Parts: sequence; structure tokens; C-alpha cells
Amino acid sequence: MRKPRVKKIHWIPVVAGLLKKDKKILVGQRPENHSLAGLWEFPGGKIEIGESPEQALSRELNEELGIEADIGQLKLACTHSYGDVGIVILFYEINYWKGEPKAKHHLMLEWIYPQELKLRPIPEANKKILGDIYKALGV
Ligand code: DGT
Repeated sequence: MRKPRVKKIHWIPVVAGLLKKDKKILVGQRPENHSLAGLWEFPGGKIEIGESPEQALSRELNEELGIEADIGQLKLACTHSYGDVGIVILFYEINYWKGEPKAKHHLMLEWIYPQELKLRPIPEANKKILGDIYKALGV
């Protein structure tokens, strides 16, 4: 059998939470020992086998921030490929949660005005859809 000529991308599903409080959003700085270290991202991570996106995000927000989150609406989805690996990211609105977010995984957490996102180093996957992220946040 001939090898296919088109290189297939291996897609990894990822979920991220848009936590909003007093017109600010929560971002975390990716830890040193991870890919994209030092970049500011929305809390979240990869969906594990057998999980729904909402279950995955609820687990990630618990592991990373120590909160019990009420997963809101799916606001935005995008894809980004890094060569032969790609990510599909689903961004969910999070308006309600129990507990105070703490940096259990990130170097640090910060509540910032959405406009500040364009001044920070963020993953390329987010940079290229920043306009849509602003729309999803209602700014
Ligand atoms: P692990 O345990 O090291 O496999 O990591 P997880 O499951 O916590 O997932 P992570 O954060 O390493 O993977 C998420 C991927 O999505 C990673 O390639 C970075 C990328 N990404 C791009 N934008 C964002 C974002 O806003 N938030 C998150 N969490 N990931 C993003």
C-alpha cells in the first residue's frame, strides 16, 4: 500500500476556562517544566479518555486552582497546529465557583483586565484568536 502524501495531524483536545470577576479574567503563568513555559494562559488542560469536556474542565480547575467550578457555556473553539501535533481548544465561560483560586500548578495567577492580554506573552493558539476571545468575554 502506498504511503499517504498528506501529513496527518494528531489532534489533542484541550479545554480552558474563562473565569470572570469584576470585569477581570483569571490567567495563569505556565510552569517551567511544561511546554510553552512562562506564557500566560487560561486555566485548563487536556481532555482525558472517557471524559466529557465539562468533566475535564471541572477536574482541571480543581487540580490547578483548587475550586469547584460550575462550567458555563461553550463560548469559542479553535484549532492550532504545532507541526504534526495540533490542539483543539474549547473555551468555556465560568461565572460561578466555590473556593478562592490558588496557584497549585501555575507559577502564578493574576486577575487582569482583558485588554492586558495583548501585552502579555500568550500561546500562539490564543494570540491568533484574541479578537474572538474579546468578543466571547463581551469586550
Ligand atoms: P499535562 O499533564 O502536562 O499533559 O498537561 P495538561 O493536561 O494540564 O495540559 P496542558 O496545559 O499541558 O495542555 C494544554 C495544551 O494546550 C498545551 O499545548 C498548551 C495549549 N494551550 C493553548 N492555549 C491554552 C490556554 O489558554 N489554556 C490551556 N490550559 N492550554 C492552552
